[in-house]
Amino acid sequence: MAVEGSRPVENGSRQTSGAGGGTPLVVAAIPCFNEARFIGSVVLAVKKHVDRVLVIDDGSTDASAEIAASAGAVVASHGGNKGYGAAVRTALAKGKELGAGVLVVIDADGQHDARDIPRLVQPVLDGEADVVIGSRFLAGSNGVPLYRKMGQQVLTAATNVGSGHRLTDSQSGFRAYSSRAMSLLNLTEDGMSVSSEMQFAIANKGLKVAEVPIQVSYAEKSKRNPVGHGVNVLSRVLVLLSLRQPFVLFGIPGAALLVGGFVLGVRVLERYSETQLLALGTLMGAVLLVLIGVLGLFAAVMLQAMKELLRGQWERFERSEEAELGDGGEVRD
Ligand SMILES: Nc1nc2c(ncn2[C@@H]2O[C@H](COP(=O)(O)OP(=O)(O)OP(=O)(O)O)[C@@H](O)[C@H]2O)c(=O)[nH]1
Ligand SMILES: [Mg+2]
Repeated sequence: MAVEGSRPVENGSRQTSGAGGGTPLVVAAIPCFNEARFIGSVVLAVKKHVDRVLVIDDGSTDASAEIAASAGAVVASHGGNKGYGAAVRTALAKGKELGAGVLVVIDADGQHDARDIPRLVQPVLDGEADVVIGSRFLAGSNGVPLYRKMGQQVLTAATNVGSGHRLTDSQSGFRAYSSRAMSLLNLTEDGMSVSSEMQFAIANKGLKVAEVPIQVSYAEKSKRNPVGHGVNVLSRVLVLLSLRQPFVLFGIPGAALLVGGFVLGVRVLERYSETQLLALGTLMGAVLLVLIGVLGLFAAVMLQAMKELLRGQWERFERSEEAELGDGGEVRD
């Protein structure tokens, strides 16, 4: 079922003339999975800063959806657990459908401070940014536990290198989007890796990005295993990179190993001609480097060919995903 039209239903306390008026409609979307403890207070806090609050309930088995609705949110239900990335896609599609001028995505577990919303929204309203990222690391340490900070920095470094776009916090779930970003961002990652995928998409689509410092609270114990989460996102970043830039991931290292192998091989031959002794260990190393190098180059060429071949199909898939998301899930007030 679709969200009921784009009439300016206002469940927030921000004063605006709505979608049809001069002031852009500001909509907040909250991806939510089993957050009954926090979702009510998060909706109430967010409501003060936006015109409309959507909660994307992703098959929660607790009372999240009911609490969100009674706190005044419109609840879009996926009807099952499709993942955080799927919820972000729904949020972007619903924001577009509602005619939002700005869409804010904020976590449901109270880790973000709703009072930061106006600072995230402002660069979009000013036309300075299409995507504003609330960064936990822009203004020095702000209470993020060290082990998390280290993990997040690794993911950010990998995403920065992979996407070619530098951010200080690639994994932040607190973001604001312009209507242009809502239209242009076609994402496919279903899990938490969607934040990294977005950085690749931002670079590809030429969207303007701004980062603003945010406060976060880590009073609660982590719900997910940080190592598993990190490995999962990192492996998805590698997959994204291998599909988008096969020559960077496989071609360049492959060529370097091949050259290294040849250099070693030439050394072995030189020594043999001088001493008539075969350096067997070095020779095996050279052969191994050449083999791995050839495999890397082969993988790069194959992936590049696949990329070219699939480009048309990929674009069709993105368009159909967009249409499917436009249908959305069940929605209730
Ligand atoms: N829609 C949807 N939302 C999810 C899913 N998993 C997590 N979320 C929401 O996404 C936000 C971030 O998820 P968290 O599990 O808090 O991730 P995190 O903040 O990196 O990890 P913690 O430090 O453990 O809180 C929260 O609002 C969650 O409710 C999911 O499968 N689907
Ligand atoms: Mg959290």
